Amino acid sequence: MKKNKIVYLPLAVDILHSGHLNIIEKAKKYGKVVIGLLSDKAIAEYKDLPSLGYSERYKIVKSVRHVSKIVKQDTWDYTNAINTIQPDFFFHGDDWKKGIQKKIRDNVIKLLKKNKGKLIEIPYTKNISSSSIKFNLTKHLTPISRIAILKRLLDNKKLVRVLECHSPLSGLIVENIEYSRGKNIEQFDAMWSSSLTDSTVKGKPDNQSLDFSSRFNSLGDLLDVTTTPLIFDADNGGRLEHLPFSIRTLERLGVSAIMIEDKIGLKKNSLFKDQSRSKQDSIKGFCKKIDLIDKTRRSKDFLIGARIESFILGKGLNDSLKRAKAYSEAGADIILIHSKEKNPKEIFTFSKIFRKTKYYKPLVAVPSTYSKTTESMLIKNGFKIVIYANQMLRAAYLAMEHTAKSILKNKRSHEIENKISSVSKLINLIK
Ligand code: SPV
Ligand code: MG
Repeated sequence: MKKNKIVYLPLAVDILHSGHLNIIEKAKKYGKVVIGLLSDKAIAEYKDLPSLGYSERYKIVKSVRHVSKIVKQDTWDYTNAINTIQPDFFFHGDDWKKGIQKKIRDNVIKLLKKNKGKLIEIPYTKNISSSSIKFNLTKHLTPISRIAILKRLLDNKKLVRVLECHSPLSGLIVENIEYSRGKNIEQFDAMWSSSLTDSTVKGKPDNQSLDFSSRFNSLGDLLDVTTTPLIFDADNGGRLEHLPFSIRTLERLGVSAIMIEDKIGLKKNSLFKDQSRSKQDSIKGFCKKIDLIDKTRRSKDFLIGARIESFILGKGLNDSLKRAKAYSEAGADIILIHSKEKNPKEIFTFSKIFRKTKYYKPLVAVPSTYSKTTESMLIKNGFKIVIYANQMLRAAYLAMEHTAKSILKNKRSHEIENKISSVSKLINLIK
C-alpha cells in the first residue's frame, strides 16, 4: 500500500462476491481504500433494488479487510465525492465507456484532472455478478421476504410501477418483461390482483360474486411461479368479522399490500357510469376496518391501502381530503385516490393539498380513464404508485376474440399464425 494515497472505489455490493474482493485487493495496492457505497435510492434508479438494504451492506463492506472507510454515494454523480475526498486514484469497471454512464465518466476524468487524480479502469468480469447470484437466490424467496419488497421499493423509487395480473401466465409476463432505454432497463415493480379482471376471467360480474376463497386459490397459483410483490384489490374488505382471516391468508401467501375501498352494500365496479346505487362507507366505519387490519397484521411490512371513492361518487374534493386525513390517522400506509375522469385534474388538485399536510401518505393513481397521463406527470404531481389495473386482460381478450373469429372465417388457423405466439415460445416459458 502506498502511504497517504487515497483510492476511491464506488460499489453497490448487492451481494458480496469474490469479484468485489479482487477489486478491493487491487485498489489497496494504490493506497487507502475508500468505498463509495451506493445508496438504495441510487441503485434503484438504474437497476432492481438491492437484496440487502444500505445499512446491512454497510456492515458487510466495513468488515472487509482492506476497506479503510465507507462514504455514502447517494447519486451516480461523483462530483461531490471527488471534490471532498480528492482521491489520488478513482477505480471503476471499464463497462462505462459507452451508454448513459459515458457522461458520468467524462465528468470524473475532468474532475480528476483538476485534482491531479488518476482513473484506473478494471476489466469487467463477466462470469460473476451480483445479478446472476441474485437470480438464483430469488428462486428461493420466502413469503416473508417477498412482502417487504414493496415497502422498500416505495422508500427508494420515484414511482412504483404496478401492472394487473389475472393468471400465473400473465404474472410471468409482468415479471419478465423488460424495456431497454439506454443503459436503463425498465421493468414492472409489482403486480395488481384486480377484482375486475379476476371476476372477468371467471365470467362473473365484479360485484363480489367471486368470493375471497376462490380469489385466494388463484392467487396462490400466481404467487407460486412469480417473485414480484403483489397488491391485492380486496373490494371493501368484506365483513369486519371475516377480515382478520383474510389478512392472515394474504400475509401467509406473501402478498405485500391489501387495498380496500370505502364503499358499502352491493358493490359495483367504480368505472361504471351509473353509481346511483353505490353507497360510501362512513368515515368511522371505514376507519374501523383499517384499524382492525393494523391490529391483525403480523408485520408492518404488509401495507394497508385505503382507497377513496369520493370522486367516483360525485362527492368532491373536500370529502376526499377529509377522508384521506382520517384514513391516514387510522393507520393506512398508502392512499389510492380514485377517479373516472378523462383527465387527472381532480386527483392532482387533491394531491397538491394533501401532500402538504402532516397526514400525507404515499399516493396511488389508477390511470384507466385518464390513460394519456404519463408516469413523469404522476411523479411531478406527487404520486408514488401507478397501477395499470386491467390492461393485461383487455389485451388477452381482444387477441383471443380476433383469433377465434379468424379461424371461423378462414376455416383454418394459418391466417392467424404470425399474429399469435409460437408453441415453442410457450413451451420455453414453462420448461
Ligand atoms: C379493479 O381493478 O378491480 C379495480 C380498479 O378495483 S377499478 O376497476 O378502476 O375500479
Ligand atoms: Mg376492484
